[in-house]
Amino acid sequence: MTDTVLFDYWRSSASYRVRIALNMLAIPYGSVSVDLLSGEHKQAEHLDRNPQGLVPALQIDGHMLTQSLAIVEYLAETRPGTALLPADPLGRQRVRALSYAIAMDIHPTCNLGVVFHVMQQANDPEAARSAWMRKFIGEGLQAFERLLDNPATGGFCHGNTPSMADLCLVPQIYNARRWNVDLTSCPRTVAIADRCAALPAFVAAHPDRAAPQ
Ligand SMILES: N[C@@H](CCC(=O)N[C@@H](CS)C(=O)NCC(=O)O)C(=O)O
Repeated sequence: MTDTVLFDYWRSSASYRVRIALNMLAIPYGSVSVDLLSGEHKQAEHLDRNPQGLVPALQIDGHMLTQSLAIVEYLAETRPGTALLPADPLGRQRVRALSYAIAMDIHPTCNLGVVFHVMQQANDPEAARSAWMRKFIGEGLQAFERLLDNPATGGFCHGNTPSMADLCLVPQIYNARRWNVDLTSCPRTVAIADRCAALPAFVAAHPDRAAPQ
């Protein structure tokens, strides 16, 4: 195993973002699965890595890093050579705004701990979860579609190379499909996500590839 180790969970969107970034930057890494369903992320061993009890955590350069977007920005700063963040301040602002629209506004409402709590309050937990996912992911992606209605959008969320925003989008679309969210009003968003998903760095990061064998 290399010195770079990603502590992740195969279906975690935040981990999926970091897997894509590591692949795009061709950084070799090993993976350690932290099983969210059995609560491994709340046990002392993982809390030592990430006191928030969340995945991912990335061991790299002798440090243990948390927060997927802060990790992606660290990788972009220390391993230049990709356009994960554009060179110009306005471009960086836009890529961060698109990224945060997903990672800070959609994703937290659909996190495991939040959704389990919603299910515990409901008479029909499965139906409540489906309705919750469809509402918050659907509304969030409709807003994202409007954000993409911008001259700076190209073949990807910002211009014609994948950026941090695309790293956030692809896992979110994976989740949307998992929960049968109606994406018919988000054609541009879906087209960009599907274009990204075909690239080798994204293919290699797919949850099906990361699932424990
Ligand atoms: N803002 C954090 C979010 C991390 C996060 O919420 N991870 C999820 C998996 S995608 C998790 O560990 N959930 C466990 C839980 O909700 O109990 C990041 O981007 O790294």
